[in-house]
Amino acid sequence: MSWKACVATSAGPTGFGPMLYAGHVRECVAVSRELGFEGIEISMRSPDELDRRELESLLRAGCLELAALASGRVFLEDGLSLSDSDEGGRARAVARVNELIDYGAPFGAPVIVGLARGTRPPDGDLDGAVARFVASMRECADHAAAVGAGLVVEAINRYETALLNTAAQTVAAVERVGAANVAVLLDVFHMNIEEVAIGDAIRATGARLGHFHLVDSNRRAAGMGHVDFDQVVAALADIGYDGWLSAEVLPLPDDRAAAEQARRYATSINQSLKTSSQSVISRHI
Ligand code: LER
Ligand code: MN
Repeated sequence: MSWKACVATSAGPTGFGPMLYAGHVRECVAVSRELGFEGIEISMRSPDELDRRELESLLRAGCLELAALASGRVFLEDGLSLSDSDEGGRARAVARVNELIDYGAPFGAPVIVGLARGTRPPDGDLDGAVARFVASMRECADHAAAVGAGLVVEAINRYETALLNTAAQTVAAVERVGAANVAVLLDVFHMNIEEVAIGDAIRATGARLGHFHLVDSNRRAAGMGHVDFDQVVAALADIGYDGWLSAEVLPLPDDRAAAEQARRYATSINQSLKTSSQSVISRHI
């Protein structure tokens, strides 16, 4: 078994920090190829940001896949929320996410739903907000199914949103959506804040896990913080995870060094998986 690794970037410049080569997809593709990544993940506000055919030829030339398309900037930069209590606003958010689904579908890339679910309902009614989010996700899941695509819902820590902070809450919401093409995304940075035990949360998510953000406690590349990745890797192996390890990391000390560190760590994880059923990751990378 081995996991494919990718770098998370952004189609345009963004205030959202943990992106490498944000606004410079061409450069991200070149570096990803040089370092041996298998793909890239792109954060996209709107399909207008990057011509699909241009991306197709960039990826083909770089022998890379589009691992996923992230939608958080739809909320962060355009204020569109899938849990909006205003029906018009909610419909606009669904429509925009559907545009991203259409963009990603020919690449086989799922759309990540993180902050596109919104942050805090102004009326404080969290249950109502989650119900509206679930309804929106059903609409997006239907749209995605029609084009052979899928979505992943990310558990995000409490300081960024009041909705779906833990893996268990996210699994419950995805089960309420009840669509075969909607899975869960776990991000180690958020799990380090929210979960009692990261490995247990991964195991409890099990087959629902569809995408994974491999990042450390300080949002730097894995190995640069204090997360015990042995338990993360052992849990991913236990559940038979076969998705991406995506480096959604801060460009620290700079884009290139962060990408190199992410690559080294992903390689080390895969080597330890090959040589041992019990994951032992070198601490010296
Ligand atoms: C996105 O993947 C993420 O991790 C969040 O912090 C913001 O959307
Ligand atoms: Mn993330």
